[in-house]
Amino acid sequence: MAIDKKFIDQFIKVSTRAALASHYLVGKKDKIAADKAAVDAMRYELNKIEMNGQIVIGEGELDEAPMLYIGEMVGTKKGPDLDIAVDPLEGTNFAANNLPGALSVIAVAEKSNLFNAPETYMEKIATSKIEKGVVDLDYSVKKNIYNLSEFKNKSPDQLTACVMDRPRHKDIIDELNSLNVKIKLITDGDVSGVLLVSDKIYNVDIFLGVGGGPEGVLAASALDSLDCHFQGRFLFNTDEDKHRAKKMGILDFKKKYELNEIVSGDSIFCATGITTGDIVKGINITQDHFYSETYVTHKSSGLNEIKRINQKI
Ligand code: VTB
Repeated sequence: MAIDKKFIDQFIKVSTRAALASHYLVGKKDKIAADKAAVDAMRYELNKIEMNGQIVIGEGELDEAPMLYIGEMVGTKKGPDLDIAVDPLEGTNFAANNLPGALSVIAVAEKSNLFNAPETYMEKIATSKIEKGVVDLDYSVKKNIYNLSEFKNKSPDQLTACVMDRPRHKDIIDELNSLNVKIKLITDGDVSGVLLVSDKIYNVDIFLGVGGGPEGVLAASALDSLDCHFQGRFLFNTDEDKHRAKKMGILDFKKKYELNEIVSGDSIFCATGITTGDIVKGINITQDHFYSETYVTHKSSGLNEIKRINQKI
């Protein structure tokens, strides 16, 4: 069963209103306030939609997040059963410091088709569509780069890899440097970083490294509609991580997840810019109007576009 097209605009409104609410706090050096504004607006909009929605990825578990917590039911409770993943403010540092790339993100799938991701790190790899076995999370950086270089018929120095700037990525970055691969180093925001592999216009051939698990699932939802390659492995470093994972039904802590084990069936993905970034422009307010851009995909209808809205506030 597909998710009805009528929901596309409704979910665009959800991320747009969250982005707008958060926009007022851009540059105020207050990550918590900017996040809270996005969360409140997102929840308010979600509850207007005729659906039986359940948050599978949100602000955390009930004990740590009063709103949009994992398991929370949203919507009018009439309508289809949907799984919902949200990151109302992806890139809290970006918003707090008025830097490029803050987004409000939501992904929706049919019930039980979206991975219920624990709040841990995830090792990720993403490329545009490749043949099976060209790039794999289990290969070394060198093997992946050589294989991709052959597959794309580009020498390694013509390839660009997107990596988050973190000390934990020193080995990956050193290896990429020794192979002469160009690096796009991002400071935060790996939902957007992963999405950059989806279109030639962004000039990123591969995404590598460890980021948030929930962010991995969100990015994977868009990549699934875009027919790209993604694999992820959750990292359970502490006993508490393992305990939470077990509660969510994860038994194999080292499992490598293929894209369709993370998201399957139909899906809608919306990412609205709060501050201007690589993919979408941020909110712009003039008098009583606002302008917004939302990157949206809908798998079953093949939709993949930037929706621009110019509306009264
Ligand atoms: C990423 C990124 C986020 O957290 O997943 C990252 O997408 C992972 O955590 O924007 P660390 O910062 O601990 O590396 C963010 O940077 C912030 O939520």
